Amino acid sequence: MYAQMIKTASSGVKSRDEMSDEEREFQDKVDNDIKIEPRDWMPEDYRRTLIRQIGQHAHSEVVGQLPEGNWITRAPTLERKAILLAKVQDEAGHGLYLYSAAETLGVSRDEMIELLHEGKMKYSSIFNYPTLNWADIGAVGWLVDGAAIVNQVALQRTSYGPYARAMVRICKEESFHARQGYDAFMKMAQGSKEQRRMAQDALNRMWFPCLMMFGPSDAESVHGEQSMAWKIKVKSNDELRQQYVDQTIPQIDYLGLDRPDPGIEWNEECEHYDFSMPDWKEFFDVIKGNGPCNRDRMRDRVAAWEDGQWVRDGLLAHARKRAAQKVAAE
Ligand code: FAQ
Repeated sequence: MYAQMIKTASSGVKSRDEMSDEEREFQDKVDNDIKIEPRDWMPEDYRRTLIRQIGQHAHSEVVGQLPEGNWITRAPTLERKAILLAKVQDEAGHGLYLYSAAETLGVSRDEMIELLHEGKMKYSSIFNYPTLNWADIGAVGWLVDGAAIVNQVALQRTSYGPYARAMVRICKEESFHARQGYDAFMKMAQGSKEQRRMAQDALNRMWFPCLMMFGPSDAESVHGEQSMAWKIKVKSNDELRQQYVDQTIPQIDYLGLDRPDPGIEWNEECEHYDFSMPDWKEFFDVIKGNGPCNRDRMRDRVAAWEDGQWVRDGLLAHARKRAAQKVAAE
């Protein structure tokens, strides 16, 4: 359905006949699942959409370290601490792969970070919610990484080569993250009465914010149709959300916890679960900067960036000295 269409930010959907020769050639490659590489010709809006999405994705990985990093010193056992430490480090690595992928499109990491700090680039809404106790940390691994994986598995087939390849590696690590989260959460769900209560409470609080991770409904999605036409996105927001719900409800049932939404019901006809949509007003408030933790997250990121200036200066000075020594030796 999308193969014949191309949409630009200003003029809406372009038919194949309206495309320039370059655009047609580009679209043919996309339609034939030939990856677009950094030196290939690409429409300017394709490049900009990728920078926006990959940049936002990279920022999410980095800001996403904060709610979990907060619990490293309070992990209940040495084993849980080691696992959490490794996971949080992985998220930093994911940010780096993604910043590198975005840099191939002609934007620098420093520029993207500046835009994030100025509030001009987004990161995932989910990280503006607090992690109040240890059950929340299990829930982040299970439910948040679980949602991230559903999206990222699809993105392994995205049309831009460097982004698709970053996704392959990230997905492997994310699977470990989700498994450790489910394992930690299961211990809580099968623990004492109080631990079980904490697990249920974490599930109830995180469920709808996790559904928001897939973005607004397809009808409200601004970039969805164009991104699908360019195969930047290979599944729509609503398709991915449904896939997530279908995979997660049996996991909730297995834990013996109450489902977090009375609207959840198996629909025989569609062979999917029916469920309630999140409060979209809350979602739009959060992405505008008014969620429970937006200000804290940005304050902590900016402070970390400023505190790390001496490290960046030192590395740069070292690299310059090595380069000068190499030139002198030649
Ligand atoms: N949060 O037109 P659409 C992770 C914005 S990684 C904030 O539908 P699009 C790993 C959107 O930017 C999680 N903003 O947008 C981890 C747009 O605003 P703009 C991150 C959102 O791009 C786990 C506007 O709403 N994953 O968790 C959100 O076509 C644990 C209209 O929306 C990715 O980024 C949101 N949830 O579809 C780390 C995956 N949703 O830019 C640590 C890649 C929408 O015009 C611990 N991204 N917006 O001002 C995507 O797949 C897409 O960008 C979507 C949104 C699906 C998120």
